[in-house]
Amino acid sequence: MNAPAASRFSEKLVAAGFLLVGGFQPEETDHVPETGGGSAPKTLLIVGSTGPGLWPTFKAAPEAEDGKPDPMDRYTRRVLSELAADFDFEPLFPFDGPPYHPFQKWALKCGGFSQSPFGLLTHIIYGPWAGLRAALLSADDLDIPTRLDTPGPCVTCKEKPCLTACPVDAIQLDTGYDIPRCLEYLGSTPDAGCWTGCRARKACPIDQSHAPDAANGRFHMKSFVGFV
Ligand code: B12
Ligand code: SF4
Ligand code: SF4
Repeated sequence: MNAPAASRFSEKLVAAGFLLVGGFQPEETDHVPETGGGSAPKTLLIVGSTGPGLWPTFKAAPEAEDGKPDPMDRYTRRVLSELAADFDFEPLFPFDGPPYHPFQKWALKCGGFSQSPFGLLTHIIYGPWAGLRAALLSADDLDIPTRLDTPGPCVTCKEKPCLTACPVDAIQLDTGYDIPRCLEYLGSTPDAGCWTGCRARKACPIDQSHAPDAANGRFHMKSFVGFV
């Protein structure tokens, strides 16, 4: 992709509510599938989103109101598949599975992220609010965004307020995230603050300006509970 094409690609991505998280040149150990043409991809770009970035464009899309399941995944697939085709990429999606593609491993390779004590990746800029929406594969050796040179925020976070924010202690440093305990609390507490977003995520001191608003947070928590 030449510079003008890269800039058009970026503009279209942002206009649709997404952002370019980063990329890398895949190696065999990354378990990136071959492209449809049967060759090993030379570039993988990760497309992500934040709460305030994606919500308005998604809400204006037909999928948001059509009453069918998984509206945000369907919006993502439609828009990013079209964009990928226009720019000669092949898209992979995090919700296609099981088996699922190892999106978090791929995102870690892009830099800027660390694994939080509760499983999510927390980003040095987007905090714990970056969603991973697609991987775009190219058979060409493309320029990739400069890798953020940081071990990620959780490595240097001394206080770790995410560990003490859960009202039912469903998050522990040694045992990680206790999903059944979390679900039991959510199911029995319809007015819990968690219904607008996990309190561990809300407690993170890294930039909270990327957090979803209440309606957006509720949408994601309902899809999480419905998924399990
Ligand atoms: C299955 C799944 C779940 C399951 C089980 C998670 C688990 N224990 O593995 C359930 C339904 C519980 C779940 C919950 C959530 N999930 Co989830 N989940 C997935 C999914 C679709 C597949 C995970 C997988 O098996 N990958 C395959 C393995 C091979 O991939 P991997 O990268 O090598 O594996 C990593 C993960 O397993 C991770 N991990 C280990 N333990 C846990 C625990 C949790 C909670 C998570 C999120 C990850 C995680 O560690 C591995 C190494 O990095 C991914 C998408 C994807 N394709 O990865 C989203 C994904 C991991 N989930 C995500 C999110 C945001 C959530 C929720 C916060 C949803 C929400 N409300 O918004 C919740 C957490 C609940 C809360 N308290 O808020 C995001 C994470 C983004 C990020 N910044 O890291 C992903 C990437 C989806 C996305 N489109 O962005 N999830
Ligand atoms: S509070 Fe600290 S350890 Fe927890 S997710 Fe945020 S940066 Fe990571
Ligand atoms: S959603 Fe609430 S109950 Fe579940 S882990 Fe987060 S803070 Fe705990």
